[in-house]
Amino acid sequence: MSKFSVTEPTAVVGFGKTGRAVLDFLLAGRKKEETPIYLYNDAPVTDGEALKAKEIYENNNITFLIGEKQFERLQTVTRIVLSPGVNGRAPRFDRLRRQGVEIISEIELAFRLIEAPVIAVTGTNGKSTTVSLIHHFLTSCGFDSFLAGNIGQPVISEVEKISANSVVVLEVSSFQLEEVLQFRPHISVILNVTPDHLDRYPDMEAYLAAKLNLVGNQGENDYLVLNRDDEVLRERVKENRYGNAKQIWFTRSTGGPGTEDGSKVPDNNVWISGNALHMKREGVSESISLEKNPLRGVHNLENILAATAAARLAGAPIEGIEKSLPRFRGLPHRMESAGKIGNIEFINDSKATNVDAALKSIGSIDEPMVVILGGKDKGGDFRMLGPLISERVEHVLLVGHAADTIRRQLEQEVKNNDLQGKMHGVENFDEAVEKGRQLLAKKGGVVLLAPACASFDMFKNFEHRGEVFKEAVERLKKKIGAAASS
Ligand code: UMA
Repeated sequence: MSKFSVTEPTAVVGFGKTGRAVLDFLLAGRKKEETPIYLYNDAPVTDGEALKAKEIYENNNITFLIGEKQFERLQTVTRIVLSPGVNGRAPRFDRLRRQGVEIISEIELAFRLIEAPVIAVTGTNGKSTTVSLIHHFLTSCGFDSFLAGNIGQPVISEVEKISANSVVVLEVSSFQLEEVLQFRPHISVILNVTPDHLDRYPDMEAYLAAKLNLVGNQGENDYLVLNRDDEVLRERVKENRYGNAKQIWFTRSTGGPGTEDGSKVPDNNVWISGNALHMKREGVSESISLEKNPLRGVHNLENILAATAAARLAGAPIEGIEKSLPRFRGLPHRMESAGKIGNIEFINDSKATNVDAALKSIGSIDEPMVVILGGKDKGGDFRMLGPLISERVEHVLLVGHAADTIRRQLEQEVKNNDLQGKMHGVENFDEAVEKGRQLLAKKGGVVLLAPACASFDMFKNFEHRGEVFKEAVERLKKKIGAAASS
C-alpha cells in the first residue's frame, strides 16, 4: 500500500525528471480517479518521448495545463509540487500562496514520508562527488543506503523502498531548498558557497539564504558539517547561528604541532595532517590514511573530508571508511580522463559549470595546460579566472555563447598583455581538441575542459557536453592513428 494518499486537488509544475517522478507517485496514491491531478508546464511538450509520456498520463486522468494562459487554473488546487527548475519565488506563485495554496518542492514532499535519517549535502560545487562517496562508505559498511536528489534521481521515486532502518543520502540544490517547510536532515553538509545561478537569484544573499534553508529546522541532536576553508561559511554561518545543529568544521589546511594526534585541536573538527585525515569528537581523535586516495584535485580533498565526517556521524566505523576509500571511482565528467594522445592528456571536467569550479579545476593541474572555457553564461564573473590563467595556463580556447564575454572580461582583468595571443575562438569540441593538441605538441601536458558555464547553449546538459568532448577526443585519436599508419 502506498505511504501517501491524494485526496485533494494537486498540481505538479514542470514536466521534467522531477515532475514525472512526482506524477507517478501521486498516481499510486490517488484513491479516487475523480480527484484532480494537474501537470502545468510553461513550454509546449514537443519532444517525441515526452509526448508519448504525456499521452500515458492523460490516459490515467492527469490534466495537462500548458502555457501561461492556463496558469490561473492552478488556483483550484490545495497543493503544488514544484520542479527545481521553476522559480517559485516569482509573483505568479506568490499570488497562489496568498490564496492559500501550499507550494512545496519534491524533496519536501518526500521528506514528510521518510522515516529514515537523511544526510543532505548542498554547496555550489562538489555535491555529487560527496554524496556518492558518503553512499559508497555507507554501503561498504553494510548500511541500507539510498542515494538520490539533484544527482539525477528524484528521491520521491525511492520513498516506497526506504524503511526506518535505511539511510537516505540526498544531494540538494538551492532550487530544491527554496520550497521546503519541514525538511530537516539529521546530518547536513554545506561544502561551499560561491557565486552561481545569478541568473535566478538577485544576489549572493538570496542564493545563500536558499542554501541555508537546509539547516533552519535542525535540532540539537542533528549535525551540520561545514567547510572552514570557505570564506562565506566561515564568516556567515559561524557568526550567526543558523538552526540548532551541532557544528562540525572541516579544513584541508595542514596544522602545526599537536595536529598529528589531535591533542591541540578542539572537538568537532576534521582536518589533514601529514598524509592522513583526522577527526576529533568528544575528546577522541581518529584518523584515516590518504595514501591510497583515488581522487585528483584539492577540491576532492574537501569532498573526502566532508564525506568522512558525514559517514562517521551516521555511524560508519572509521576502519570501514579507510578501507573503502581506495575503491571509490570518481564520477564521470568530473576531472575524468578522456584519454591520452602521445604526451597530451585530455581531461573532461564538464561539471565545472561555474567560475569557482573552473578555478579549482585549473588549480589542481600542475602540467602545462590548455583550457577550454565557454557555454551558457550564468552571470558569473569571469575576471576571477584572470590571475590563475595568466599564471598557469598556456592557452585558452573559447567556445559557445559566452565566448565573447569571457574574452572581454579576461582582457579587462589581465591588462599586462599576458593573454596576448593566448586566447583563441573555436566553433566546437572537434576544433578545440585538435587546436589544444597542436598548441601542446612540443611540451606535452593537459587539455582541460572546465567551461565555467552552463551547457544549455549547445547541449542538453553537462553530461551531454562531456560525452561530446570525449567523442571528439576519440575521433582525434583515430584520425591521428590513421595518419600515423598510412
Ligand atoms: N519549466 C517550466 N517553467 C520554468 C522552467 C522549467 O515549465 O520556468 C519546465 C520545463 O519546460 C521542463 C521542466 O520544467 O518541462 C524541467 O524541470 P526542471 O528544470 O526542474 O528539470 P528536471 O528534469 O526535473 O531536473 C531537476 C534538476 N534540474 C534543475 O534543477 C534545473 C536536476 O538537476 C536534477 O537532477 C533532477 O531534477 C532530479 O532531482 C540538474 C541541475 O542542473 C542536474 N541542477 C542544478 C545544478 O546542479 O547546478 C541546480
